[in-house]
Amino acid sequence: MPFTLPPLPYAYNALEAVIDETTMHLHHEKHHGGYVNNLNAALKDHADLAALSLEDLLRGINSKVPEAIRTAVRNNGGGHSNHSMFWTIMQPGGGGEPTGALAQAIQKQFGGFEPFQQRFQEAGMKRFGSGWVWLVLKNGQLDILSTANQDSPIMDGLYPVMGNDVWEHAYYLKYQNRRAYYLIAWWKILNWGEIGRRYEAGIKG
Ligand code: MN3
Repeated sequence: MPFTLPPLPYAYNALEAVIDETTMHLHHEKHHGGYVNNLNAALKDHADLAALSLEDLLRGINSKVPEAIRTAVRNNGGGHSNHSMFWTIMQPGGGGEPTGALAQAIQKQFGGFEPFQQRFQEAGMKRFGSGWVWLVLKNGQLDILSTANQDSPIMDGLYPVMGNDVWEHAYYLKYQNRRAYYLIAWWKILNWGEIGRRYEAGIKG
């Protein structure tokens, strides 16, 4: 099996103040685990594609992946990539604000951390149904956007610096219909060290 479920980098109850332990178990083991299993199943008879990195597979979603398995790879490959990023950009005792090059880029592009947070929050609220809200690099500049379902910015040639999962499975047990409360609380567990590292890796290309 070419793709595997990465272990959580902290305990299932480590983010309890913002994301409850039951949600973390279901989200990581069942949802993310399901995407990995379904991706491997879709690639079962496609050794050439299974040998690609996940990023190359997503970049080539329209050019390399045959139509018969394109939807399965799009949904499950996107889901695997998005969640693999998601777990690493959170940490217990996180929060605060970015520093260094990322902080400077946010200042330049959005006029400060608070206006950036507001725009990210709005984009997360406006995503109708299931999807993700993203901070991406587009031609070397920061931008905020959202995607439907499990679509990844990588499919459009963009680099995901950070993203939040706005599927109901990410928050419904604790927040029910109140997506805004989840989006606000989420800032308290962000791992700005890792997000800053991703930004610098993305800028280098
Ligand atoms: Mn999810």
